[in-house]
Amino acid sequence: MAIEPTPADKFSFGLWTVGYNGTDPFGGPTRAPLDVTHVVEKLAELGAYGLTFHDDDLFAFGSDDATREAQIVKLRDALAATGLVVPMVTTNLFSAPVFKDGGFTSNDRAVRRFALRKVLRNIDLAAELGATTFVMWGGREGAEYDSAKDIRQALERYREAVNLLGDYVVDKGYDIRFAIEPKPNEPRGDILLPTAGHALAFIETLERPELVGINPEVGHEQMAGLNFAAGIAQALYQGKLFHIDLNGQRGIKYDQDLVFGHGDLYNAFALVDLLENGGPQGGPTYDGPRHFDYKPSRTESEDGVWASAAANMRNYLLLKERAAAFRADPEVQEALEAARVNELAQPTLGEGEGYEGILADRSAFEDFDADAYFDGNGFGFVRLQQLATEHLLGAR
Ligand code: GLT
Ligand code: MN
Ligand code: MN
Repeated sequence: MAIEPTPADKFSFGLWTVGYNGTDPFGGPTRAPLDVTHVVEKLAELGAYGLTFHDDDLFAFGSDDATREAQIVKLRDALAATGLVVPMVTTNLFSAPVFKDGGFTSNDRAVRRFALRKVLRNIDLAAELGATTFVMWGGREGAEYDSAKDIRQALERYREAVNLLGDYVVDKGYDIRFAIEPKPNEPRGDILLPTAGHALAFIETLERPELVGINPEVGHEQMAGLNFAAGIAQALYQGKLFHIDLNGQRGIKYDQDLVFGHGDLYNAFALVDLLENGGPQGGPTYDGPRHFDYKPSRTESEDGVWASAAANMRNYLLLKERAAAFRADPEVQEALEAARVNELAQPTLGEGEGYEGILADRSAFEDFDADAYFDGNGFGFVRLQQLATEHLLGAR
């Protein structure tokens, strides 16, 4: 099928994704490092629109100012030459040994202060490059042992950090919002703010909740056994989907970071349908970057890296096409109607009705025969799911 990604699709990739050299806990690299200019050129050629990065992806941890500047200039030149943009920047608070007990929430106060300075410096760079989202993935913010971490104090330190970063962007006049990325575990035994729900609740405790949203990752929620598309629907409902990490995961196991669509394909279909069509009854859709946070498998050559990058975008576009066909199918519309999916949009109470009104309504209770009402009366959800399956499999 002639499906070609273009910058209008807003596909973006982390420099650490295509740049992953194949290292895992059991073996060293299987691919050579990639130069940032080459990465930008290849992504532009494939039809992507954006590149994202951690400070340490672009210039190694501890680089002197000249090295750091030279890498930034290289990136700027490549962006100017290709038209690629940097919509999001993030800070690495997990690779350097100093962060072994976390950054914002390390038990060691000197490490926490160092982490804050590293992030503040990187926010300046994000603003310089025009990024409007700053992601915070706290992979090392957690513990292996319950007695080793006072979770309430750790949350307090996390709050202190995010409040400070909010003060900073507001005072500097930066057009930047923050997106917290949840993950249940790995590399820590248990990570703070393990799911989208935990993060959403935490955000409400902040001084500037409006500046902070979430960056959920497909695989991370699925590692916790959760329905990713359903979590995204809640994030949209609460106006908190500031960014998204698309990839694939097969069940509750280590973080696989597979190509988008190479994991739970049903949920990927539901997700694209939600992002593109706003779900069954419209509602807010997402217009930010479709950001891929995947790892090309360590079995692949560099050609395999670019083939897998292209596969992410192609799978998204194929699912978008499938979701549109599903929505346009008159039989699907009829099945949705029969399943009363749209009836859920109707308020349970009448206009201006309160508890007095519903208490006075005998048809709601006294005269409501619950047994007779549901006698043999099915919703037909399975028929709807079968229609989705047939569209997904290209049978309709
Ligand atoms: C790391 C992690 C990802 C995060 C990145 C942002 S880094 O690779 O596994 O899920 O999105 O810090
Ligand atoms: Mn991941
Ligand atoms: Mn991620």
